[in-house]
Order: sequence, then C-alpha cells, then structure tokens
Amino acid sequence: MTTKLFGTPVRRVEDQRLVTGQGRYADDVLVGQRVLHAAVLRSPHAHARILDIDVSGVLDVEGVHLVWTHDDLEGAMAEPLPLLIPHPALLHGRTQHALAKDEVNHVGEAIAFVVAEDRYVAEDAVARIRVDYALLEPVVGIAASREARTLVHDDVPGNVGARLEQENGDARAAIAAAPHTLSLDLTVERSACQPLEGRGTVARWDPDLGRMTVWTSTQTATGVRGCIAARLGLDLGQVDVITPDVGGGFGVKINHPWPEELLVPMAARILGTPVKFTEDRREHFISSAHERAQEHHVEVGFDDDGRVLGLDVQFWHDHGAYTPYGLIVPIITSTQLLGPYKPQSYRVVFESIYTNTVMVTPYRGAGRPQGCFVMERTMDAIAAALGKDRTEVRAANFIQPDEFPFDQGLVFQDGRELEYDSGDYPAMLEKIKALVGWDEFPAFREEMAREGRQVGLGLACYVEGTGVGPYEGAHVHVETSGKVKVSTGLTTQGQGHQTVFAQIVADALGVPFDRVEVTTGDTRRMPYAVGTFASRAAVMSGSAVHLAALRAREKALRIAADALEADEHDLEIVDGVVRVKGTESQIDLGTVAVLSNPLRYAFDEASKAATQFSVGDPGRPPVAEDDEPGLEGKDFYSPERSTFASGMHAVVVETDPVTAEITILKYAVVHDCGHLINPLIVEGQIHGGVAQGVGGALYERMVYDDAGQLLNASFMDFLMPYVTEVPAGIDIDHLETPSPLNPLGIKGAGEAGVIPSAAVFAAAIEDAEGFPITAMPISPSELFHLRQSHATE
Ligand code: MCN
Repeated sequence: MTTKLFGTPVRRVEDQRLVTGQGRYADDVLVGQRVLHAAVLRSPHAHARILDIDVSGVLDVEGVHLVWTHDDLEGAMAEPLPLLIPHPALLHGRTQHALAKDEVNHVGEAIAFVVAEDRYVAEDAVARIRVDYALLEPVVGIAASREARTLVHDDVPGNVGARLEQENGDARAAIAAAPHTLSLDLTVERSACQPLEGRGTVARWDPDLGRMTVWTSTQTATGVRGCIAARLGLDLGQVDVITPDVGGGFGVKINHPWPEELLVPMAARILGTPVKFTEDRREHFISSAHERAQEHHVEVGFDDDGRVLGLDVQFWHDHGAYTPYGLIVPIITSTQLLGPYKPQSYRVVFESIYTNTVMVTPYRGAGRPQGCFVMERTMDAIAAALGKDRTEVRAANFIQPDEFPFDQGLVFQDGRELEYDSGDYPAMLEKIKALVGWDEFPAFREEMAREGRQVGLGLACYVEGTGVGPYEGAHVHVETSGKVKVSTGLTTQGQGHQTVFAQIVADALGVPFDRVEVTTGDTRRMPYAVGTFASRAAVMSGSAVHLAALRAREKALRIAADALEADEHDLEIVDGVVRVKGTESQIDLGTVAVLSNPLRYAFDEASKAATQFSVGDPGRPPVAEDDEPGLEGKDFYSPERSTFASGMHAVVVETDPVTAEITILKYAVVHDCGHLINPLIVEGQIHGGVAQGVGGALYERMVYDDAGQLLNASFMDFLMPYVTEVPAGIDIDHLETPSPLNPLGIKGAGEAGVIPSAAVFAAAIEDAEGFPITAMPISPSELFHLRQSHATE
C-alpha cells in the first residue's frame, strides 16, 4: 500500500551520503582533471584611492597563466555588478565592480585576479602585485557614518543611501495623548553567517559546443546563469549552471554574481582550460557579506492594559560599502517588526547608511531578528512599566484568530500591502506557557535562589512572511522503468528538499517514495527558477512539484483508462500501479510511460523489452490528440502574496553571580508553519536556527577597529557556539494553521529558529539580573560590566 507521506517524519534521503563524506561540493568538481586555480588580491585598506597597480613580473612566475585588474575588463564586465533588488527609495544604490575601479571601500574588496597552475602559485603571484594607494579616512560604525565627516562614496550625501518612512495612523499624536509612554534605544551588532563551505566556483568552456558549464556554490543557479550570460556576451542557452552539494548558504550565497562567479568562467573561456576558485575562511569574513547591524530608537504610548496606542520606531541600518540587495533587510525589519501585534497606530522610518565595511546581504532571518528584538523589548518594557505579567501585555495586543486575513497597513518591497493570511497567536501563547512552565517559574526561581542561583525567564514572539514569489516550477517525469524523476530549479543547501519533494510527489502520483529522485538547482533540467531564500522552497517548489505531479497523474490515468478499457474515474494509482478499483485489472506506471509515446502505443506485454526502443507499429493514435509524448507533468506555482508563519520561543537561563556566565537551562519553541510536510525536517531546521540564534545572541559579532580592519576574521577569534553551548534538548510543539494561499496549506520554516533569539535571551537575562538589556549580543564580560555600572547607579 502507498501510505500518505505528507506530514510524516520520513528520514532524510540525503544524509547517508552527506555524513559519510560522499557529498560533492564545488571544490570536488573535476577532481582528477586538469584545472587551473584562481586567487584574488584583496584590499588591505578600508578606504583608499587606487593610484597605480603594478602587475609586472606576475606573469613571469612559473605556472601563472593570467593576471587581471579592472583595466583588463571590457564592456559589461567593467560595469558595476547588478543591483539585484532596486527600490524607489534607494536613491543612492551602489554596487562593487568585479575588480575595484579607482577606489576600494572595505578591507577585502577584490582588486586583482590571478589564475595559475595551483592555488599556491596563484597566491605567490598575488603577493607580487604592487598597489599604490592614497589612503582616505574610513567610516566605521553607524555613529561615524551619521556624523558624515567623511563620505564613503563621494556622491552620496551624508552617507545616506535611502530614507524610507511608513505610517499607519497618526502615531506621534497617539503617543502624545497616551496615558503612559516610554522610550528605548536598542542595538543589534553586525554579524554574519558562516556556512561550512565558503563560496566556490568552477567553470569549463567547451569550444566545440560553444557552451559554458559552471558549478557554483549558490542559492540561485538561474540568477548566476543570467548574469554570466549577460556579462560574458553569451546566450542563456550557452550557459549551464549546476549547483553541486552546497555546504550551507544561510543567505550569503543568495548574492549573485559574486565577482569570482564572472571572472572564473571568463578565464576558463579565454584559457581553454577549466578554472576553479575556492574561498578560504578569511576571504569569507572580509569579502562576502555581513548583516544585522542596526540601531533603533523606539517611542511608545500605551494604555493601562498595555495596549499599544502609538508606536514610533526610527532606525539606522549599517549597509556596509555596497547595496546589492537594495533595501530588502531594513524593509523586512520595518514591515515585520510588528509581529503578532496590532498597535493602533504605527510609524517606522529608517535610514540605510554606508560604512567602509563589508557589504550587507540578507542573513537567515533577514532583518526580522532585529525587528523582533525591538518589538519584544518594547513589550517587556511596557509590562515592567505597568507591573504586569509579560504574557498579559502581549495577549492584550495580539491579532485575534477571527481577524485574518489581517492587513497591517504597510507596504512591502514589492509594493503590495502586507497581509497576514492565518494564525492563532492566543493559542500559541498558551502552548508556549505550558511548554516552558511559565506559571511554575516563580516557584522555580525561589527554589534556585535558596541555592544561591540566579535564573531568568524570557519569551519572544514573531511572525515571518515566507514563501515569497514570484514563482517556482517543477517537472515530474515517469521513466519507462517506473522511476520518477523530479526537477525543480531552486537550489538546496542542506534543507532536505530531496526528501520533502519526494514525499509530495509520492503522495500525489501514488508511487513508492524510494522510486522518486529529485534534482534541484541544475539549469539544464529546469532553466526557469528563482532560488532558495526567504523560507520559500516548501511553499514555492513544494506547491509546484505537487501541481506537476498531479498533471503527470492525470495523464497517466488518461492513458491507463484507454489501455485498460476502463473509465478514468474507476482508476486508482497505488504503489506505482494503476488499477481498476476492486478488480484485478491493472497496469504499472512504467508501462503507462511506454504507452505515452505514440510510436509504441500498440503495446505488447510479451515483447515489451524488444519493442520499447524500436520504431514499431504506430498503432492507434494517442489517447488525446493534444497530448505530448512522454509521461510527464510540468507546472509553475505563483502565489498571490507571502504566507505568514509565526512562532514563540521561551528560554530559562542561569547567570553566574560571580563570572556572569550565561547557561541555558531550558529552551522551548512553539511554531506554526501551516501543514508540516516533514516534522523531522522542520524540527531539524528549528534546532539549526536556534543554534545559530544562540551564536548571534551570546557570542558572534564582527569587531572592527577604527581603521576598518576586521579584528576577528577567523574561527580563532569569531566565537561560534560549540555543541556544548547549544541547548541539548529543545522542547518543540507545533500549531498548524494552514495557509489558504497554496494548495498544501504550507508556510515556511527555514529561518524561524533564529528570529527571536536576541529578543528571548535579552528578556531572560534581564529577568535574571533585574536591569534592562538593550544591546545584543551580550557576552559574560559585558554582563559583568553592566552589573557593575548598575550597582553604582
Ligand atoms: N518544511 C516542511 N514543512 C513546512 C515547511 C517547511 O517540511 N510546512 C521543510 C521544507 O520542505 C524544507 C525545510 O523545512 O525541507 C525548510 O523549508 P523552507 O522554510 O521552505 O525554507 P527553504 O527550504 O526555502 O530554505 C531556506 C531557509 C533559509 S532562508 C535559510 S537562510 C537557511 C535555512 O533555510 N539556510 C540553511 N535553513 C538552512 N539549513 C541548512 N542546512 N543550510 C542552510 O544554508
């Protein structure tokens, strides 16, 4: 029997291969073949004009094939890289050149590109390049940028790339008239994701076919393909982009093209030999992308119950040196910080400002962790001001289940009104309270205090717009062997897509799970696609593979009905066999696939093997005149709008009264991503997100000095949590409010674990210590110093 797999914890088919070292990443491609290696000269200065670059002698190094600076690039290759998501408010968008032209704007910016026999030679050659710089004063940090004594880009006044204001009601007037008001200044520091595999690209040019094949560690194969074709003057059809296994993306590989993704194929074409670039960890720190750095000023007016009457949030987003992703991160903060709440009036205004630091692209959560920090700190501050329970104040502000769809009165990046589709926040609050033991906590605190131990409890709530469009497609093909090949164009970085999409297809088509094979991120198989980010794969490709499988199923039933001389409605597909319900009459899907080719429509069971590949008797015409040959289905899914997942996290921490060490005693999550395709995978995503969030809240930050040097650009100095710092057991409970926007009722889950981390830890530490926590991350030494300053107040 084919059982329903949707909603069941099927084990990931990917893992055996990945955990036994059989993963094949960009650096593993073409191993054993002759491949040349690239290395990049990167700026040692945060801000400087390039007066001269001397590459003489580089080509004399034995084994060096090529050295390029900006002057060697022509046409589109010499232009700034694309600004991928423009916005009308981004008046001064700036992107880097593939190789710096005249000026460098952060330490790590690419200046020259060398290709040699191996990486060692390439790096030796890079060391021979001499650059004459005129140093400029670097702009580091939000305060310095706002002061604008120096400009990052000469033609961007005040270092302000954009200013955007949105308002729903008259928040200023509401605050002025409110019975209670308070204000807060809240900071989230700069950080970055650290996928195990850095960026990597390999390219091979086939002069006979006039075809470029590029393997790259990306979150968007089609995006990279489009850029390579456009910049190298090739037709799209001449470029194939294949994503091998990708050892984590977390947002940084959404950016495209990275300079190396253009330079490597260009070099491969000119040299006629495959070329490879593999980023090292220091390069990842200084030349990929960061995020998170924002400073916020909040003013809020509220009534005696804690209901927010007016909320006014101003914030400054440190965009680093360039804006390839436009305003997407601060726009997400500004439009999703309201979370599950409905303030009566609301104004948010942000400035996106330039600094001489690594540029910003979205990092898992993409502006939501900052927004959640702002809103949840505000809720806690209101509760403290009124002396109320923190859950009571939240409950007083929740959007109610009967208010969906709920329009927040804000406009998202795409110009559409932000509308939440479904959710049940009051029910979720009850679940998280039960899961973490909210009501029992005071007794626990007392018990711990008797032992001289200090504990605190925190709660944070969030929503996440997931499954953003515009579209994703899928192709489902039943082989004559009965195997089912599924392709969808978005890429995969470890989320378990092969498993979940196979679950969906197995259900829709009625085939055994292990007969389904899923390919992602290969433009040869699916040239039209968007990519994996914004927790969109489940909603977008999940829906597309479902629709495509249904098309294949319809076709299978049509053909089988004719072959079995039965009515389509009397047929069912079970375990890969189409049968007439309640009879012995049946035909397997592989045979239906054979029949789907009109050439051998007159199918003879006995001679199947012999006739399968011969041009036999054309027999009868196809079942439906307009049917194309082949048992396959293709479809695209394009949503009306994003669907809103939601969640609540609670944590109990212990803070050491002497060392200020912060220990996690309990971590609880209630999550709503609509119908779960695979609870095991969703919980894995939540675990991973929480681990990343623990890092972001307690350990990870980018430390720049005033000269714009990143002081902790290695894993020796950039602290990531070990397994010992991540809660061993996370209590997870689900709520399933299905999305009405897609056929399977799914919402996304991939970023959920990380969104409330800063907020929930700040709340718990504050609860333990009794003084406000307004900046994250927080280390034991910072907590120690905060204690001292509050003790002397
Ligand atoms: N899922 C499910 N049921 C749902 C929703 C999701 O079973 N109702 C499953 C999906 O089928 C998928 C996984 O959960 O296998 C995550 O789904 P989704 O929320 O659609 O997110 P994406 O697949 O689009 O992944 C992107 C998301 C993002 S934005 C970042 S950043 C991130 C993340 O995924 N980067 C990751 N998780 C990551 N996990 C790994 N291992 N590596 C990364 O780089």
